[in-house]
Amino acid sequence: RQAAFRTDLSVLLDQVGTGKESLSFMKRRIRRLAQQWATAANRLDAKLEQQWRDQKKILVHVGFLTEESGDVFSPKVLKGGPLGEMVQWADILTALHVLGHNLKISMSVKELQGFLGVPPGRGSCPLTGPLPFDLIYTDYHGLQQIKQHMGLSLKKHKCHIRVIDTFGTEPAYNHEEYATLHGYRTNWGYWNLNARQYMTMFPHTPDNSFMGFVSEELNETEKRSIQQNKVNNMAVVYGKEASMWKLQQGKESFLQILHKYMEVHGTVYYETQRPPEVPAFVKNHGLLPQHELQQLLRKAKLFIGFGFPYEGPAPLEAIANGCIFLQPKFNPPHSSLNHEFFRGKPTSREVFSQHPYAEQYIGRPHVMTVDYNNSVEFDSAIKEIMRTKVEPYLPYEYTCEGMLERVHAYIQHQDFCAPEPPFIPANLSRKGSAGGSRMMGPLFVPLPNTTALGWASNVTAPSAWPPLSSLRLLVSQEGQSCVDACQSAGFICEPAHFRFINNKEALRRLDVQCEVVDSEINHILPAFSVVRQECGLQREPLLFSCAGHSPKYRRLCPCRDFRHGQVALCRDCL
Ligand code: U2F
Repeated sequence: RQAAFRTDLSVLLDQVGTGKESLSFMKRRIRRLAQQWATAANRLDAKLEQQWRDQKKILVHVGFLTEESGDVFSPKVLKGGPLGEMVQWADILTALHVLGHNLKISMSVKELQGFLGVPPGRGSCPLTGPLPFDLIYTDYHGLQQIKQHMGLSLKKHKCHIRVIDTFGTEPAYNHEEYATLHGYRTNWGYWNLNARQYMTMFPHTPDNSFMGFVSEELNETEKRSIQQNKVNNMAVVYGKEASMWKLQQGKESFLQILHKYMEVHGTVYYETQRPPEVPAFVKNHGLLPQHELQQLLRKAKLFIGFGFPYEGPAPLEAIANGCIFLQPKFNPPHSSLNHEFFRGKPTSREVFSQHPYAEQYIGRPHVMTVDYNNSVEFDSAIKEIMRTKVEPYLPYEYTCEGMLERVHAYIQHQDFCAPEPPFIPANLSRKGSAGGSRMMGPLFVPLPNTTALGWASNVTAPSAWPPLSSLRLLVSQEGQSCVDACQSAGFICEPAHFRFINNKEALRRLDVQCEVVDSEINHILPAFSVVRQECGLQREPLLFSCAGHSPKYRRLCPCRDFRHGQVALCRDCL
């Protein structure tokens, strides 16, 4: 069946259910953004020009909100606890509903069993018939529950699963045997999914798919009125929980410096008294409902982060409401190797500031990233902010239309169930040169069209998505990941393209000198060592990794182009 866009959200609101603060929060959000979603649906409908869209049967099982997983988030909704995840789930549900799919929502193990057709009281019972859904969106908690209730049949059906995973899972942590053997141990990884089945809150590593969420969009009149009513010396602090304010207590507190120039506001949750972490000069409004926070941000000139929470939605909302976001640089960067918060998360991504997306994808004048230990630098940043005029800004990928477009493309094109066109095992050769006479050929080989890919001709590519036309082959520096290598050339790493460049032809194309071409299981491959003239191809497709890097190796990187404001999609991806 063809899916038809929906602009009425009442059925969805009924499906979400009642009885918990988290559900009320999500429903308030869905209602508040209903008009924006409707407008976006109409725009995307027109843009897609009658393109056929399959209506899918979709189950959404929100594991972290189930009682069985302990549901630690719901009781904190009104107390300053994490809301980012709830924001995202509300938006995912809305996007799937608006796109016109056939949606079932489960927030308990009982509902999950009902939807999967597991007879009551049967506990773990392999699903015998076909899976009654085309797609299942869940999270790591939910995945565990699905495993418990599907038993062995999970293996057969797991290609239908998508895991909403805020900070992302890198391939090395996802591959059970490899992670165990090579020390990529975590509480979460080991599921042997295709890494693109993990869907993140921000486009962290392109190894995963970027799901995202939305932020409020302003029309021209609203933008003008915001700019007229900005209070130049008004700052709002990012941090709704008192503990987040501890980070500002230091030698010469940067909050004191800020206070020299600006009136400082906060939205910190409290019960009866001002939390001791929040200085007396701060005007604390207490935790605000989302729409009231938006109003506050509309007046404020500056939204300032203290270093935690990492990578949340609030900075995007602030920038969308015309604030400048000031945040600390992290030197050394924070990661699962050196910071408690990231410890045990299945990624070794290094986080160079509180909100790397804001820094890299938005940047000045909307975002300023400075060293908070340097009071001179901090002081001059505040002065610059007070002088600078900015317009409200929201990247397209965080608008309702952008999210609908992206989710639409994933649903119609990402297929992890279809048998991969035969994975080309490397043409192994020992003691032979892969070609070329120079030590290192051009760093960057543009591949204008598929016919030019003679070296990939034994791959069936017409159905490839992203299409092969988007591929650009590139070689990284020693120690550099493909994430960084592609980015520095103005592209993005595309893990789906690894299978086209994991061969001797690609090495030959790049004039790489290989004494040995080996095929191994290692997440930095395909790659080569210049000194040792050793080349390595990848033997395990699950380990194709944009994130991997190693000091002595230069990597072969499959980069692709991307749409302005929609990094998840290549130019010809729609
Ligand atoms: C992130 O979670 P947080 O919930 O801490 O992220 P924030 O950026 O603080 O904000 C989430 C929402 O809270 C709302 C605001 C945002 O949409 O509009 N809010 C509000 O309603 N009232 C207020 O007074 C202040 C904010 C991240 F999203 C999670 O994935 C991480 O687990 C967490 C820790 O890094 O950070």
